[in-house]
Amino acid sequence: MDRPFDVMGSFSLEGKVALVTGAAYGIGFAIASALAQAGARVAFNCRSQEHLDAALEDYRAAGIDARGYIADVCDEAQVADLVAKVADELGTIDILVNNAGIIKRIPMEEMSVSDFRQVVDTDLTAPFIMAKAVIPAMVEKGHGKIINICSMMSELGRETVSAYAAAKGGLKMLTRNICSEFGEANIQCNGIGPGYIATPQTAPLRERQADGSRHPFDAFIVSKTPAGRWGTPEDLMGPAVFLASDASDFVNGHILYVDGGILAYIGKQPA
Ligand code: NAP
Ligand code: GCO
Repeated sequence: MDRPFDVMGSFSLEGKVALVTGAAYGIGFAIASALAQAGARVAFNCRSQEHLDAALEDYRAAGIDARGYIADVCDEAQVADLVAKVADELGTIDILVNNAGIIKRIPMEEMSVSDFRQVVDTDLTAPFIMAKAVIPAMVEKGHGKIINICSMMSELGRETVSAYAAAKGGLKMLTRNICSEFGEANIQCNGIGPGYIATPQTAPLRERQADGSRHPFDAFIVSKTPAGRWGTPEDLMGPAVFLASDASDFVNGHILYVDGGILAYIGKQPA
């Protein structure tokens, strides 16, 4: 009889090198921490030296020996330099998490084309640049994992987020196309679609009103979420380890929504 399949062992990332972009804090920091806990050697990047220095302290405090680099994911030369430095210091990248992202909440009629382009550059073009930079070594090694951080806005629109929704919708299809083009090379490319997560990016949607009441959007999102709460970055840690590990070797082109049920729910009738 063949040796029984080691299910729990298939979640281990021992011996793997992971790069999580934009992982100085927020969702990226949680995902990088999860991959490290699962055994990976982790690297991250951001644009701000201040964010990098603070993040290195935070990783150290969490007992994680993360390597941090200053690199703008929109800049091809900086991305090439980042990937080369990670390869020199930790080894070629086995796991790429395209997490770095921005949002500009501006009504479409008021949004400039340059604002639109900046969001699309960061949230869609940059994951393309990052994937192009890591795929050749993954093909050579015969395996690789790419995880693109998508969004509810990969499926839904709402006022003021036209650029972000367009970019995240495109990122869903870029995920499926990388799956299509590199599945035979044993590269799995999947997405994680977080719901509404309490991070600095969504802080403006949760801040208390002048009279001390909850932000209307805060109450709205909680009413739209069957879980009845905002997500936390920690909610994304297990799903990220799953998609980064051998446990998901036959999962490809899939967007795993970690949204507390938002996409399944029409919403609670207002009281
Ligand atoms: P966040 O708190 O705003 O953090 C964004 C991170 O990306 C920061 O570390 C930032 O650091 C970095 N970054 C931004 N632009 C960059 C660039 N051009 N090059 C390199 N690093 C860059 O965001 P978050 O809430 O953690 O979200 C992380 C990802 O999840 C984003 O893709 C976001 O769209 C997505 N997402 C968030 C939510 C949510 O509810 N929070 C839900 C769904 C999806 P620097 O400024 O120092 O570069
Ligand atoms: C917004 C929020 C969302 C979240 C996330 C939801 O303004 O609607 O920022 O876009 O960031 O993408 O999945």
